[in-house]
Amino acid sequence: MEHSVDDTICAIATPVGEGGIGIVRISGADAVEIAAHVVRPRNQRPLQQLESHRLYLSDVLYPESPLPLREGQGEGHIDEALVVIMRKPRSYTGEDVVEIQTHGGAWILQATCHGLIRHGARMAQPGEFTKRAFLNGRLDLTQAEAVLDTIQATTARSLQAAQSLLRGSLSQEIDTLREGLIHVLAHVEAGMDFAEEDITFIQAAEVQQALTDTQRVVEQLIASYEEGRLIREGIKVAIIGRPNVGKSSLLNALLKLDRAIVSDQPGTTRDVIDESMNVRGVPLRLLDTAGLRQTQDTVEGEGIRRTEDAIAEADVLLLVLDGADGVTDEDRAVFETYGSRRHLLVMNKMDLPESGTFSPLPLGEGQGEGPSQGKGEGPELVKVSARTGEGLDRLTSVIHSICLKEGLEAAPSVLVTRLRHKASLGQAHRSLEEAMRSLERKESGECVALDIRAALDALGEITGAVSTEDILDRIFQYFCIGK
Ligand SMILES: Nc1nc2c(ncn2[C@@H]2O[C@H](COP(=O)(O)OP(=O)(O)OP(=O)(O)O)[C@@H](O)[C@H]2O)c(=O)[nH]1
Ligand SMILES: [Mg+2]
Repeated sequence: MEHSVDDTICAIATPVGEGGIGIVRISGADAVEIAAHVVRPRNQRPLQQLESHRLYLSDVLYPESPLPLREGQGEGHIDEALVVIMRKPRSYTGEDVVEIQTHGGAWILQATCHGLIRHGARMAQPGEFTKRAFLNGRLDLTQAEAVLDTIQATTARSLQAAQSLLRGSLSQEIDTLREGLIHVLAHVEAGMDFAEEDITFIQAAEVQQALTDTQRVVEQLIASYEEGRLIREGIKVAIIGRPNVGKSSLLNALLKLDRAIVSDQPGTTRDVIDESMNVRGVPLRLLDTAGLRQTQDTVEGEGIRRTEDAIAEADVLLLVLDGADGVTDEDRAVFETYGSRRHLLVMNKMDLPESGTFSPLPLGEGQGEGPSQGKGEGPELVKVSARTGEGLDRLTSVIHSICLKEGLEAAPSVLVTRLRHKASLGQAHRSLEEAMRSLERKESGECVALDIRAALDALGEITGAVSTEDILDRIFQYFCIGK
């Protein structure tokens, strides 16, 4: 961002639309000075003289307003507000911050911002308040990201992960790793300075051990990513199968909502329908899709193309079968194409008498007795009825358990929830690998030191101990304006 950090910024911090209260935030060296042009405390004292961290009833002024100001001082009065000044460094950004709480109407909030801009503030960029909090040392990068996760959390479990991150759980882990590596680096560099040969044998063994230990922790963190991601983003479940097996009925039944069109005509669903539900605190994103079959119909063909995209993105596939019909060639085709993906077989319409046969699909023993993937027993079959609701609770709990390890809910350790963190951990891992290889090959201490430094940098990128404008831009672009 080419915008200066010396500017005083302002933004509407509450969602657009009508609300009881709307908040305009201002942050920067001139925040109080600028706000003083727009709000006038009812106690008649200049804004600059008010105490920090206290609310003051004030008038919001805007010259273009048709309403007369109480005192008749020329500028228009548009609303009354509660105003709070938070002087640096005890504010979210670490700078002087003013928050103006008006009634939550779009026009009032925009006019308030206009007034501030006319007196020298500029509109904030997405995430700029949080970026300043980072630059001023109020938060590290994982905590800044956790602010976004907290805003976006839709379930208890995702909020819990966000809050743990916000409290610095990952940062502490990373800082400990870095401290250890800095210690090792000092060791290696001392060897370089004082020894004739680069590194003595004893030192090499110690260094090797320290690097191995660090690497093990890095591996554990990387391994937590899969679950961490699902908890943050939600488990994406695509409901797929040939036409008319009851995919849309299943979606509706799971959501307990008449969301998708259901009919006895094969080929009803065309657009992918994406809805969220909450399963034991974890967000589940359900995708209802078009029935898979060969078709000449161009619209249905486009629906199937979209279905393929949805399948590509899904974490789990629910391969739905029709319990009354048994397995058809179309079912076999679906299974052959997608059977290698993480999936569950769902036999729908169990309220109807079973007429067909299921044997041609490699089904697991003890059907419906728990997830069997990876145990060499074939995929699990869960029997349900979208019509009566039977078996649905079991279906959701099986989805939950094949995606998330049990016990994790009870004792969340540090979870890596973002690809960015995982990528940096991967980079650190590779650099540590290199360092160890150099040690084994008895290469110069300089070589080893170089790789340890690279690992330190990669870890530092996670917390922001090492950061570039490019990394910051990528992180804060996903924030809303006003946060
Ligand atoms: N008896 C019974 N009928 C069901 C059940 N689930 C769905 N049906 C019926 O099966 C037919 C097809 O249901 P849909 O949900 O539209 O099937 P779909 O798989 O979404 O079909 P497409 O969108 O065409 O691919 C409808 O007539 C439903 O009422 C069930 O559990 N029991
Ligand atoms: Mg459908």
